[in-house]
Amino acid sequence: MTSLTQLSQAIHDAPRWHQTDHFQNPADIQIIPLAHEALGAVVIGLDARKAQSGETIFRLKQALAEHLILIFKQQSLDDLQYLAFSSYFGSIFKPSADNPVLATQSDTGTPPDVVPVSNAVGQGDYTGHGELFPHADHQWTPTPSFGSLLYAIELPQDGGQTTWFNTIKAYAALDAHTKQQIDHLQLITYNPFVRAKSNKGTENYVNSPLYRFKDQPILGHAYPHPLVRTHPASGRKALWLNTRSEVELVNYDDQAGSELIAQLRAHILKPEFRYEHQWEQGDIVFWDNQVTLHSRRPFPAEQRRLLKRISLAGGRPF
Ligand SMILES: O=C(O)CCC(=O)C(=O)O
Ligand SMILES: [Fe+2]
Repeated sequence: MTSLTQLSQAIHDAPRWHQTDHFQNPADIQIIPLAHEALGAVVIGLDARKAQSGETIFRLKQALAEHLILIFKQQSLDDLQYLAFSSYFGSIFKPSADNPVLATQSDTGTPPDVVPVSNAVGQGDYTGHGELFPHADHQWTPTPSFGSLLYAIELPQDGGQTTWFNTIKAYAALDAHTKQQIDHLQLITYNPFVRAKSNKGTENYVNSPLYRFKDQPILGHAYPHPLVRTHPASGRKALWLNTRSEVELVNYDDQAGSELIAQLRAHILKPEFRYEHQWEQGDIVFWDNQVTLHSRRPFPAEQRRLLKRISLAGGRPF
């Protein structure tokens, strides 16, 4: 028999957590929306090592669809416990090898179930210590992840805050004419990992065009998705557009398309659509990747930062 994957092992081990003293009483748990912020709720009193009731998981799913990010405080988990908790909400995101994403391994062609996001050389230093522009994970794949969890293990003294953007609010704040103009458009987001690979060794390693004009080459595969997507649980509409990588509107004039995208990107960046998270060790932030973007502030290279990410599979955006 082959050995179990980490995820199977986690579920295999789970029944021992169902002893009475490991079962969490739903009455212990409070979900408190962040006052005066554009999105987010804090979950207090939940220990993610414990077996959770159906009632609790259902409440959390509803709260995620409403508040878009859930912040769990004071967690202390090993990778299997983290996987077992996360998989209550969906299966692990596994892109195919021809759509590289953060942490895709050269031997398996996929990322590990638990991705270290760190600046320690050779230990998950996929994003280094620099700034990350507002993006949705895996947007350039056919079926991007519906959500991800980031768990803070080690934090720098300075910087490294992560900001989430509420793209439902960003869409809702557009004027009626712009909504009508964009409601049925399709957008291709080109794969930044294919771009980075093709630029390696050249000066513009980190630079990518913001918009592809039709006379420019296509790098990697192109998967059109709606520019305005509908949340599968709430039906609310959101802008599905990152603020920095190469994109293209399908069947649209180059110049007009690049101007429209630049205008929408400037709009998303308005401060009223965001919440900046100041990490504390033991935090887990679970975000809905379908209707949010996230970015990260830079931090000093010599200060260590380690978070662990689990991404959950999603459907084709509609
Ligand atoms: O390092 C961070 O705060 C965010 C990294 C990120 O974009 C991700 O894990 O998807
Ligand atoms: Fe990300």
